[in-house]
Amino acid sequence: MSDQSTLMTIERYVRECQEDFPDASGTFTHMLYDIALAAKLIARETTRAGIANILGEAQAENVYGERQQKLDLYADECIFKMNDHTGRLAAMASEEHEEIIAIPPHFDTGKYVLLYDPLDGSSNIDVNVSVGTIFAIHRKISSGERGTLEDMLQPGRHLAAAGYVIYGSSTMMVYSSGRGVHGFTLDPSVGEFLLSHEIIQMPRRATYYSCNHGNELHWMEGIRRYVRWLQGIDEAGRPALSHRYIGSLVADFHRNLLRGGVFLYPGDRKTPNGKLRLLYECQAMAFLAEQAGGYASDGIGDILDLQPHDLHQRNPFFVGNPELVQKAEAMIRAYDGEWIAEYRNYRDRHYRPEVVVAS
Ligand code: AHM
Ligand code: MG
Repeated sequence: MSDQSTLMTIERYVRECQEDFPDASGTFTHMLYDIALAAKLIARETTRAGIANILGEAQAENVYGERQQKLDLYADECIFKMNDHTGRLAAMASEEHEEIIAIPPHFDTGKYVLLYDPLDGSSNIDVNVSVGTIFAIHRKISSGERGTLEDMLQPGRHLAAAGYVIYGSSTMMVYSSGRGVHGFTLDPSVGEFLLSHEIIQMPRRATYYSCNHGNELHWMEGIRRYVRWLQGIDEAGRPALSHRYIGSLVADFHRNLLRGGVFLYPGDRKTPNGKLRLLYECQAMAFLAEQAGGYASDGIGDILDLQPHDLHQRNPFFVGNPELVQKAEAMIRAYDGEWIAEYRNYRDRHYRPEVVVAS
């Protein structure tokens, strides 16, 4: 039987960590608790989706398709509603919305902005594969009372906190506020996230590499060579890594965080800027990776140093053990000069607030 006195809820953990900071207002504890509460509701719905599917088939065609779409929207709404009235946020931005989402005018605003991908990898729900929620919290930097695009388009280096929730064989919330990465597992019997992984560090020895090999046709030379290197083909004596790919970023990242390895979704001939989104997916993961002793790059440099220029900006993504990610950068530098020039045009676009706000 577990010792009840050592049960550490997410709320208690964040509060106790905050006590080290005399100026801490408790806002953080509450924000993470609000996100955790939304995560519990989303977990309940995603695990019910399978049952809804079986029941739904008997009733109408394509019910599950609709259900799945609804789950995306449900998760989006859930996170928004859990955070819109607290007075802690000045605005929000979600992968599901084109523009930033304002806090309703009748509610107070606060010192932070929240960016989130409510249900990442949602196409995996209908095959009972893990999905996740990704979140990132920035301090508000604009001068008005309400948050603006300027608050959202900050480099990952400035993040106040970030994390994800994985809805898998169990539901886990993993977060960092810049003092290590901590994981909490939902105990459904008591409805609480309990500390299960304190100070997660990526193992120094990598086990896995993760990528969509179905895109190999479109890969540049540097990426092809890099993956052969990961497989131990192009360097005699180098141990081969095993390949694992789920197609849900949160699940792929989570596994590699705990087992060591590298995840890559590169830019290629078909999609030079890659698929994943800087603000809703990559910044948070890069922040967590760094806190856990890893590194994330867009193939040219550190994701955390990228100055975003667009809410839905995409970027190639390499994340994992530093030496593996740096090897990708080296291969790209050596072989993919043309791609670098093309991608740089997009990557280094300037963010001009007056133009973006007016559009
Ligand atoms: P989504 O935001 O539309 O769910 O797409 C993001 C997902 C990631 O979770 C995952 O890493 C990637 O897309 C998988 O893409 P692919 O199916 O092309 O391998
Ligand atoms: Mg996504």
